[in-house]
Amino acid sequence: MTEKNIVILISGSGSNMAAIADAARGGQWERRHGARVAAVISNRPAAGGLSLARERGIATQVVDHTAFDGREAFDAALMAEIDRHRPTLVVLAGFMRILTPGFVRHYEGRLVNIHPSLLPAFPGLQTHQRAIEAGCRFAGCTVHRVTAELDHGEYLEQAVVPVLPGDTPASLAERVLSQEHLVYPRAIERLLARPALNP
Ligand code: NHR
Ligand code: GAR
Repeated sequence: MTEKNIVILISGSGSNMAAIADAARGGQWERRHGARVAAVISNRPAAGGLSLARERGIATQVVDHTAFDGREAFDAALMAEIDRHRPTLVVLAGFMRILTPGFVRHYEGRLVNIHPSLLPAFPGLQTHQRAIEAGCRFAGCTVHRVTAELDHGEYLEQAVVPVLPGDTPASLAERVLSQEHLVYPRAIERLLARPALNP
């Protein structure tokens, strides 16, 4: 079966990356879909997710965005690193840099992200704080294809959680994150199971 390489981009703790890697192993994606997590790449050298990846025997790389002069130069270096793995799928998992249209075009149809809100509500940052301040009764997360327009690609999966009285951004983030760890691996496996990833 052809090898489907997944490259995961992180910036932080990497819990979504770990959930995907664990689902790939536990769900036997290699045997069932010919797919594996080929590499984890972070734009931040201190990202905790790098050690989670190494503990799982996954190749890691850092492409530090602060070492580049502008987004285009960073994205070009990141693309070169990603393409070493000939990816079938590039997965943003807590990746915190907006990507240039050139990058997105290069990976069109094989680039996904998880956003910590029920899109189209609350694109961008500080989503949990904004949901609480808006008085929302529900919050959640969205797995979506990535397009040049921020947080606007086709939605692949969503999960809903209640916003509880007294919730802080941290308590709501924790509740949403537990759902992210379920829906992201499920969304990715559904993509891998399709005959052609880019329908
Ligand atoms: N790039 C494109 N073109 N389209 C999307 O939909 C993207 C993207 C890159 C990242 C994740 C997104 C999220 O789920 C994502 C979606 C970072 C920012 C941001 O403002 C906004 C949205 C997302 C990720 N980043 C700042 C920047 O200047 C830096 C913030 C930081 O470093 O902490 O790039 O939330
Ligand atoms: C997750 O909640 C994810 O939805 C969010 O950051 C967290 C990353 O956690 N992503 C973004 O905000 C992307 N802009 P993780 O590093 O433990 O997966």
